[in-house]
Amino acid sequence: MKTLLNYLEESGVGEELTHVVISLADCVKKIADSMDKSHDGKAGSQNVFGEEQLALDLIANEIIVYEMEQNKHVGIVASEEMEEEKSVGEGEYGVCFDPLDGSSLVDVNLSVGSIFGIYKTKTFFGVRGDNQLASMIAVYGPKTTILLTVRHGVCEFLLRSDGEFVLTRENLQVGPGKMFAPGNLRACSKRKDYLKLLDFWAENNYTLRYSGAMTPDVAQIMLKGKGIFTYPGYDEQPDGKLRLLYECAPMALLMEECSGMATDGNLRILQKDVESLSQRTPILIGSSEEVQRAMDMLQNG
Ligand code: FDP
Repeated sequence: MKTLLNYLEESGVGEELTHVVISLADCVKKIADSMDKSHDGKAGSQNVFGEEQLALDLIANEIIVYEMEQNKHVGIVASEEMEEEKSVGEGEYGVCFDPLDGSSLVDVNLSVGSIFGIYKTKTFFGVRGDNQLASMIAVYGPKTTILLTVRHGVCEFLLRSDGEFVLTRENLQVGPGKMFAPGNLRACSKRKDYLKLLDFWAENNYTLRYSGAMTPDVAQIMLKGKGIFTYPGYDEQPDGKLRLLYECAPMALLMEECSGMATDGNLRILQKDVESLSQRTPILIGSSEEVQRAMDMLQNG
C-alpha cells in the first residue's frame, strides 16, 4: 500500500513541503493518541488516576507548535488557540491551524478534527487562501483519517494501527446529490431566505447530515461526493462564526480541488484577503450545483 511519504515523493512537491506535511501528520498521530479514553476534553477535569488535565484543544495546540518548532522549513505559525502569530524559526513556510475543531463534542464522543493551511510566507496578514501550497484536515472518529491536497486533487489517508498513514482514496470528486449540513439555523429567525433554502432541501428529499463539527461535516461531503455545508451570518453575527484563516480557507482549497465550490455568497473564499487573524466569514461549501443554488437563493451568504 502507498504510504503518505510515498505519495508525497511521487507527487513531486519537493523535499521541503513533504517534510512539513509529514510533520503535521505526526501531530495528527499524537493528537489522536491524546484522546485517551479517560479524557472528557475539558480543562480542569481529572483522568482515572486523579491527574489534572489540560483541555484537549490546548494539548493539540502545544503538540503542533512544538512539532513546527522542530521543523527547519517552518518559520511562522498561527493558531485559533493563540492571539498572535508566532515565529518558530527561519524556515520559509507558514502553517496555520485549528488544532481541534469541534472540541465541544469530545465529551459526547462525536467526531472532531484538525485543520491545517500551508503557505510560503513570513506573516499571515495579507495572505489569501489561493496562496496555500497545500491544505489538510484530520478527522478523529471511529478511524483517524487525513484528507490532503498538495494542489493535485484530494486524497484520503488512513492511520493504521502500526502508525503509518496509507492511501485509501484518491482524486475525490464532489458532484450532484441531495445532502445538506445546515449550520447556524438560528439565522432562520432573522433570515427568511435561509428558511426558504431549508424548506427547499426538506421538500426535495435531501438527506440531513449534520454533526456540529465542521471538519467531519465537510469531510463527509468530499467522501460521499455530494452535498453542501452552510454557515451564513445574520444581523447580530453578520460574518457568522467560522474563521477565514484557520477553518474556511483550508477547507475551501480542499473542496475546490474536489471540483466543488466555497464562497461567502459573493466572493470565492480563496480570494478573500486575511486582514485579521481571527477574521470570520460566512461560508457556503460543497458541490458546485448546491453552492450555486444557495447563492441564488440567499441574499449574501
Ligand atoms: P466548535 O465551536 O464546537 O469548535 O468553528 C467551530 C465549530 O465547532 C464548527 O466545527 C461547527 O461547525 C460550528 O462551530 C458549530 O457552530 P454552532 O455552535 O453555531 O452550532
